Amino acid sequence: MSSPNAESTAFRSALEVIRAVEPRVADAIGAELADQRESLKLIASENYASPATLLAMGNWFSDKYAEGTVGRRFYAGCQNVDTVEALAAEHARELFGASHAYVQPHSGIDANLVAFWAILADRVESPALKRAQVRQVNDLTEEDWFALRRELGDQRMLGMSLDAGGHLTHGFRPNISGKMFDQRSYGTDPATGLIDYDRVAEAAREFRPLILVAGYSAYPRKVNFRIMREIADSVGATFMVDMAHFAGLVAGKVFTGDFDPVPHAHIVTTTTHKSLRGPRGGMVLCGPELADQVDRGCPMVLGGPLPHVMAAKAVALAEARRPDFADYAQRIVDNAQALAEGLLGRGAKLVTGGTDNHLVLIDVSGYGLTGRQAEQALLDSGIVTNRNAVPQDPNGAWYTSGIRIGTPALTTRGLGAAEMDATAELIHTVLSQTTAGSNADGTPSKAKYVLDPALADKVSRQATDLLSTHPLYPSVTLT
Ligand code: DSN
Repeated sequence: MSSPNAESTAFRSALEVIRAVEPRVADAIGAELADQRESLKLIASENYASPATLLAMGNWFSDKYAEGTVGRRFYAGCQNVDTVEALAAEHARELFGASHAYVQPHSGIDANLVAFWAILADRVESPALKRAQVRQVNDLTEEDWFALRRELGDQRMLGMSLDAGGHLTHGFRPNISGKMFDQRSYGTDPATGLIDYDRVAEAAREFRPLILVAGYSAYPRKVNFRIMREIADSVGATFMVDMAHFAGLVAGKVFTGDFDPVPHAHIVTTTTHKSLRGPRGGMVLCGPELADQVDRGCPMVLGGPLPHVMAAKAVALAEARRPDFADYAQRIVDNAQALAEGLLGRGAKLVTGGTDNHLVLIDVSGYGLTGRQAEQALLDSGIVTNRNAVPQDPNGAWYTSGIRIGTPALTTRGLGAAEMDATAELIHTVLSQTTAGSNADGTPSKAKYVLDPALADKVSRQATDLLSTHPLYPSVTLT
């Protein structure tokens, strides 16, 4: 462990150097820390990276191009980048028990794109794809693209529907995956909100997908990856798991056996900054069969790797291999369950009636609100969440009927079950005291809401009090 004094000095010095060039940037960085310290961060996909992880990103690696892979670069002078990329990959392999790890993706979307192209290259005979793999995407001519499209055809992907908690990159139209693949979705049982594996098997038999995708960004339950793999095998599909949200729970061995995707999937993608608590970025894990294709991610679909972020990935993955990370991962789930119980006990309606992972999805129609109204009212009260569709959402993906909350960040701060109950009380107070507003012509609005500003202020102060016993980055003082 570094000394608290070293951490404070490092960040203070960094800000002093930045301030000398553009003080407004230094001010914004300081203000961001202050805001994060004061707000109850319940965004399920966010966390607080360690000082070591943050500091590993601000250095000379940022200046280096390193296209290619370890020991096989398109640029000279990559020996130090090789060191950190190899270290990050080694930590990832050991942590997750995977035979291959590719740590270059810049985000979860990028990691999924790398995986999709690797699967296509492995499964579909396409000379145009082979040509594309050795060239930059920007260098492809229109003819190349037509050939690619013709040769790849409308390959099929079966993934979880968006309103059931699936992710945009699993074949939905606003994302390139929706243009690459002919997509069909599996949803959840309307009565229980849970994945119905028999229905998934039925959809797979009818649709015969090339890729079966599991993984979610708003499903509050575990997924049985053994069953999903059996379904994929029964129709000859490649089984891909996007574990971006719950990678920390896999790393911390909270999800084991049938619930650990790594032994069951052909390929696993993740981000590194959510429950895994690393820097913003992505990663792909796979077996030897797909390793060569995965390693072609750059330049196939990725720009040059970000060596400073790979250095930070190596630091964060080393942290996740320590015994205390398992304790952290278990506390994330314990806290989510305490939060769910606190909300249920106060009358909130939760999708699936609870949680067994890091997130809780409140159906705010129970409070007579849309997700958008609820999100803003909570924000006014110092509680940062995000709106999210619920299954079969009548308000669609923009206004929504849900609020997604997650515990990875507050657990990093050290909050526990008692504070989760207090948090549930604050959320319930705001939502039960907010009413839907109307448009100027008197029609009901899905965005406007009415909340007494005095109540919002009071809750905001209570949220700050709650957090004051668990300061964020206690070792860091900027003044
Ligand atoms: N934006 C992430 C989330 O909030 O779940 C997923 O991409």
